Amino acid sequence: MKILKVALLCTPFLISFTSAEVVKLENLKISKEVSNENLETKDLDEKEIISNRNIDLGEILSSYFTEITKVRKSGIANDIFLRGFGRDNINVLFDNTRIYGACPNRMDAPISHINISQVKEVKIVEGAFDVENEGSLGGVINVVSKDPDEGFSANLGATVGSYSYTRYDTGFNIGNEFIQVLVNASIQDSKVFKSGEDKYLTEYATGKSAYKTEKINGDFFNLKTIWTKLKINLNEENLLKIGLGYDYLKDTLYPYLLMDAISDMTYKTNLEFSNKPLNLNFSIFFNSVKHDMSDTYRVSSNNALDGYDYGMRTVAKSEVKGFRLSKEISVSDVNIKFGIDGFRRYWLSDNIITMRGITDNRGMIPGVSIKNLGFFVKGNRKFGNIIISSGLRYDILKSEADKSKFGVNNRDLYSKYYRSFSYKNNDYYFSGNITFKYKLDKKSLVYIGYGHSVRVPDPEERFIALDKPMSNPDWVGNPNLKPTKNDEIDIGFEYYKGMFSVKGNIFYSKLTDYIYLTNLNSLDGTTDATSYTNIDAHMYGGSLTVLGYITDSLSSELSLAYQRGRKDSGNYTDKDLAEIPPMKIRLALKYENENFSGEIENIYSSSQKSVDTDLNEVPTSSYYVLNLRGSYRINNNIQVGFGVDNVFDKLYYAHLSYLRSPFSSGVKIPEPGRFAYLNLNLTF
Ligand SMILES: [Cu+2]
Repeated sequence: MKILKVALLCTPFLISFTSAEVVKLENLKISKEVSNENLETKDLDEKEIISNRNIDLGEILSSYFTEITKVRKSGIANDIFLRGFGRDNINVLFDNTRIYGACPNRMDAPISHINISQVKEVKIVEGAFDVENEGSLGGVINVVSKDPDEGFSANLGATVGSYSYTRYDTGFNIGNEFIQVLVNASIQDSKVFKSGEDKYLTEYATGKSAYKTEKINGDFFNLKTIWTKLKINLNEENLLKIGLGYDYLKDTLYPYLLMDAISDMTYKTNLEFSNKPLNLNFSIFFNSVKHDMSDTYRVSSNNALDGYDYGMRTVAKSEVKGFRLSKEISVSDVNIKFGIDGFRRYWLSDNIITMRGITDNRGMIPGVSIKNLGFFVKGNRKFGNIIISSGLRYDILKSEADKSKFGVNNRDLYSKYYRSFSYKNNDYYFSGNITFKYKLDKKSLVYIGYGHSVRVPDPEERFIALDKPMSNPDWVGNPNLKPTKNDEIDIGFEYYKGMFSVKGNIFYSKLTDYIYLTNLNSLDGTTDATSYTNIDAHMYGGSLTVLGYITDSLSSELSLAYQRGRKDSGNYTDKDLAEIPPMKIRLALKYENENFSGEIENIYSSSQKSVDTDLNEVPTSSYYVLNLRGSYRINNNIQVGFGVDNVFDKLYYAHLSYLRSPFSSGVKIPEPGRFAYLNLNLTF
């Protein structure tokens, strides 16, 4: 509450316009004219990324945007939720291509496969307003990568921080007017972080999943990345871009789970072709991940059979390839974009348990493929001060599990729990939206939008099959799941006056066939399982952002987001939906002149008492943390930066810091304690 008062004191300072100030406002991205495009687009650019401790993109996004909440599992690779929507309920895209993690426990969420040195900007569209991609149920986060330029330059970056955290990043750019290439490599590693109570994050895992003594304060994570992008101006009309990337994450500890990642390899390939006169774009992509995890660093592996260094292990791979063809046309006041796109997602995961004999759980995710073909059209038109925009999409999907991939142990698991089912599902659906914007002046507006979005059940939700003979319950997919539908209304405004802006938004989502965890008894009544079911639910919430300049170089930004989720059907005693982040408030004071910039960031999260006791969710306390960061440009070639996160070394937990089900280790992982860092960036 203290924070709000400070903000109210800061914001009424309005300063008149000069042209220099307009430029500065543009840096803060509050001076954009009303666009005909999507609702509520938020973005983050490169500048904000290099002045951070630079661990991973999920963490950076959750610190800048109150609508985004991270899922703390480890020191790196944080997963994210947007306005209470997580997992496949949001689309996370890389240069408009899909990328999926391979780990059945989401150690490697999609966002973790996008390395921060590649990022030029992040575009976020909240809500059911994207028709260009299948499955943007609660929003889409598209990470746009850097392009090469003409000329030659090279860069070297280093960040060192608490807990022996280091990150080195180097690359070069070379190009003439016809061909340009950018190459970059980075190495990142750390010892295990400590929490605000001076305990290693690994010490929170106890019992059978406790870490072996030598791992408690050992290496936490190790990531190496390399990527390149090539741009070829075939002629004045045609442009070709080719992007390639490889990431290797090794020996990364996940105290949140019962296993750790031994290795995780990501391969990214993207080819984009565009023809300017025809406004035509064509792209193809192939992204894949190989993931290997086991409990070899945990006490539980001591019970392994002779000859095995693990008690349980999962080896998994995920692949997605696809294409997109789109064209834009403008006829007088009407802009139209239409296209066709498709993808094939494939996911295979093999599990083996070597305690008290071998349990063959190959095909835990049984080589599931999802094929999609979609058609979309969207357009907008101005009528005086009113802009109407609308979009429509049709999707055809085929999901199929490969029966031949099952091990002996999990082969008959669906029939143990479901009377009728099929290894194949076909889904067909429309989605679309319509938005009305009313311009109050050049930049200010009010809007209302309605969107209908749909997403297909993911391979895990429909087809996972993990028989756990020693430790009930089993984990089994529900092949009969229906796609989830979201009918959403968003109302909002953006208001600009002088050096001041305020934006607000509220949303209400009616969710039909929302996919939710459930407990099942086997048909013969002998065992039970964690599975999935369709329920009806609703979510609502809102956000507010106030930006203002106090003086020429001093600005303040206050943002706030709140969301709530409730069940409307299903066999449950508690109406609260699980994993809904509590209210978060961010207040940043920023000082910026030609060479120096500094920021004081206050983050407050309220407690979360609206928890789902059906899933054994427990309340999370409120917290307040203070972060400081600054950077100084010594000359055109050298920039130094510093920061301290969690200045007061608080012990606190993010609400999404533990797994609800079904592999629950029951461990709540605190956020890191005080974390100081220095960075140095050299450019030639
Ligand atoms: Cu994993």
